[in-house]
Amino acid sequence: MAIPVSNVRNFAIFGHSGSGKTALTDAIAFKLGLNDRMGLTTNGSSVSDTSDEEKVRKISIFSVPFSATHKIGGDEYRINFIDTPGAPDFFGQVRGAVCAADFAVITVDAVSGVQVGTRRAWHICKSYNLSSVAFVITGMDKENADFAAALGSIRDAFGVNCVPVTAPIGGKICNILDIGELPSELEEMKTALSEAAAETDEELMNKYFEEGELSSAEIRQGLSAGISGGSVYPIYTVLPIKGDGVTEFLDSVCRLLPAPGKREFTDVEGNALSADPAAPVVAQVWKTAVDSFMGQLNYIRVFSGTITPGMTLQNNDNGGKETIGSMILMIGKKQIAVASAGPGDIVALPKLKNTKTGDTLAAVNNGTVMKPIDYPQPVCFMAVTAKTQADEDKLSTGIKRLLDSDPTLKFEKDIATKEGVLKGLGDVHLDVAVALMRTQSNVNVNLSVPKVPYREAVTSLGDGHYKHKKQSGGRGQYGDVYMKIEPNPDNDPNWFLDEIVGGAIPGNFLPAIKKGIEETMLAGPLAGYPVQNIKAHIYDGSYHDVDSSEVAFKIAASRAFREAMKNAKPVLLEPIWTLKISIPDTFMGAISGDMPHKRGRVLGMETDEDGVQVITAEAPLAEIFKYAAELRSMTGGQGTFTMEYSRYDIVPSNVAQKIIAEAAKNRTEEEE
Ligand SMILES: Nc1nc2c(ncn2[C@@H]2O[C@H](COP(=O)(O)OP(=O)(O)OP(=O)(O)O)[C@@H](O)[C@H]2O)c(=O)[nH]1
Ligand SMILES: [Mg+2]
Repeated sequence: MAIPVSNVRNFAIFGHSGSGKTALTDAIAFKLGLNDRMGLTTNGSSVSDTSDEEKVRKISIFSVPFSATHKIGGDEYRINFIDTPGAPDFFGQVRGAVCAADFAVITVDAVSGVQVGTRRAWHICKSYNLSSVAFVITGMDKENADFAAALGSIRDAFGVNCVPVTAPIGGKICNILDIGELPSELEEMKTALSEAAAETDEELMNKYFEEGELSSAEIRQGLSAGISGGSVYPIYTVLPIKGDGVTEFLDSVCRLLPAPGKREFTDVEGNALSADPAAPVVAQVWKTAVDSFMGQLNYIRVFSGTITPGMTLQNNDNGGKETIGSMILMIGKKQIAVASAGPGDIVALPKLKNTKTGDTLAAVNNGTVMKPIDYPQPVCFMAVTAKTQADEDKLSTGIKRLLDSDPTLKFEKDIATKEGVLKGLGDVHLDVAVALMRTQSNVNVNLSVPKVPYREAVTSLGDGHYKHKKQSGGRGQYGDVYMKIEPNPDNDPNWFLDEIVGGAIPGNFLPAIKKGIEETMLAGPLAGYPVQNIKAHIYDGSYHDVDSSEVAFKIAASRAFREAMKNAKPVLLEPIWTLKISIPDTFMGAISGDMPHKRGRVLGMETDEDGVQVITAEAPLAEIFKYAAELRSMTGGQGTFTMEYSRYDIVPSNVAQKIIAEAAKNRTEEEE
C-alpha cells in the first residue's frame, strides 16, 4: 500500500567537513536495510562515498540521495535523505540539496563543537527558507568528546531553542521523553524541552504554568509545531559507527519533523505548490550526474503529483517533452527501480533527452516553473592543456560532460591569452574535475596557472605619423596618416574620430584606417596584449591618385598608431578582483596582514549575522590564482571566500617592467 504523504520525511544532511555526515548516512542506511552491513568510509565500503575520488581522498564530493521505509509500531514511514559533502569546494552539491529537502539535519562533532562549516550550513538553510533544522551530535565515542560542551556550542551559536531530544544517558542513547525518571543532572534537558514546547502554544503554556509539567505527548505536540515553524531545533546524539541512537533518531524524526507540504516551496512567480499526490506533476532537477553505465542521470525532487514510468512530462525551461523511461535510485553500486514517486520523493531519471540541473518537469499543459537554483561563482582558475592530440580531440566532449553535471564549474576560452581556463570553487574541486574527465571521458589534461589577461592602454595624449610609400615596379603603394590618441576611460563606443579637413585623405580610405588600428590593438606595442580604452583622432594625411589603396592606408594607420601609443605614456592594465573572505576571529590579523603581500588591500571588515568575520579586500588576479589553497592552509580549512571581477587597473611599473621584458623575450624566441 502506498505510504501517505503525511508519513514521508525528506531531509538533507549538512555540516562541517568530516563531522560524520556520511557515517550517519551509513548508519541510517544499514538500520533501514539498504545495506547488509555497516558501510565505512575508512575502508571504502560506505554506501554514499562510492566514487574512486571519494574513496581515495576520504571525503564526500557528491550529494547522494537514499530512500527506505521505516516502521514505528504499525505505522510505516518513507525516509528520503541526502548525504552532502562538507568541503566548500563542493558547495554546489549542497545548493542542490537545499532545494530538494523539507528539513535539514546538521551534524556537529562532539570534540570540535560548532565549526565554520556548521555555521555555513545553518546560514544556507536559513537563507533558503529551509527553516526546520535538527542537529545530530556525532563522535561521542571519541577521546575528548564532550557532550555538554558540544551542546553549549550549539546553543551559543544558534540559540537556546536548540534542545536535546535524545542524549547519552547511562552509557546509552535514550529519548529524554521516553524516560520516566531522569537522573537529576538531566532534568534540566527535560525542562528545556517542556519550555520550548510550551512556548509554541498558549494552551500548553497555561498548562505548564499551572501544573509545572507537561506530558510527553503534549511536549511532542508543542515541539513538532515549533520545529515546523522554525522556532525550535531538536538535537539528537548518534554514535553512527556503533549504531547507537540511530533508531531513536529515526523514530523521533518521524514523530517530530515535518512531512512534505510544511516547507513552502514556491515557483518563480511566488505561488505555493501543494504536496498533493493527486495534483498535476511538478518536479525540479536538483542534481545531474554522469554514471559510467547509465550515462546522464537527472535527480528530481517531486513537489506535487505522482510520477510513474511511461509518463510524458514537459520541461518548462526549454519547452521540450520528456518520456519517463525508468526511475531509479543508486544504493551504493546497486540500482533500485522505483515504481512511483510522489511529493517529497527523490528519484533519478536516466536517459532524458534535454534536461539539466535546475529545470522544472511538469505535467503536460502545466506551466509551473520553479526558481532556478543559484550557485556560487568560481574562485579558482586553472589553464587546461590536453596531454596528447587524442586528448585534445576529445577535450570539448569531456568538458561538456563535466559542466553538464556541475553548475559550479565554468570553462572559458580566453581570446587574449588563447588558453582554455577551467574555473571552480577551489583547487580540490578542479583536481577532482580533472580526475572525473579521465574516468568519465578518457581525456587526460594538465592544469597550470593561467596567463593573466593583461591589457594595454594610454595615460596621455600622443601623436603618431606614418607615411607608407613603396615603389617597386608597376603600381606603387601610398598611404599617409597623422593621428592623435588619448585615454577613453569610459569606453565611449565612438572612439574613432574622423577630423580630416580639406579632403587630405578621401573618406573611402577611413574604414581601412580604422581596420588598421583595430588589428594593431589586438596585440599592443608594449607587451603584445590587447589595447583598450583609447580614442583615436585622425586629423591629417595625404594620398596619391594612383598608388593609394586600402592596404597602404591600413599599414600607415597601424604604424602611426604604434608611434602614437609610444608617445601617449602607455601602461599595462591588469584585472583586479574583489574578495570577500569569511574567517573566524582568530585569523583576522593573519589574513588582512597577508593582503599587502599580494599587492592587495583591505577595503573593510565586518561581522556577519552569524558572527563570522568578513574581510572585503581587492587584489590583482595575478596574485590570487592560488588563494583558495593558501587560505585553506592559513586557516586550517576554516576560511572561505568569494570573488568577483572589479576592474582593470594600472600594473605598478616595477611589476610591469618584468612582464614587458618577459614578453620581449618570448617574442625573440618565437622569431628565432
Ligand atoms: N569515532 C568516531 N568516528 C567517526 C564518527 N563519525 C565519523 N567518524 C569518522 O570521522 C571521519 C569522517 O567522517 P565522515 O562521515 O566521512 O564525515 P563527513 O561529514 O561525511 O565528511 P565530508 O563528507 O567529507 O564533509 C571518518 O573517518 C569516520 O569514520 C563517530 O561518531 N565516531
Ligand atoms: Mg561525507
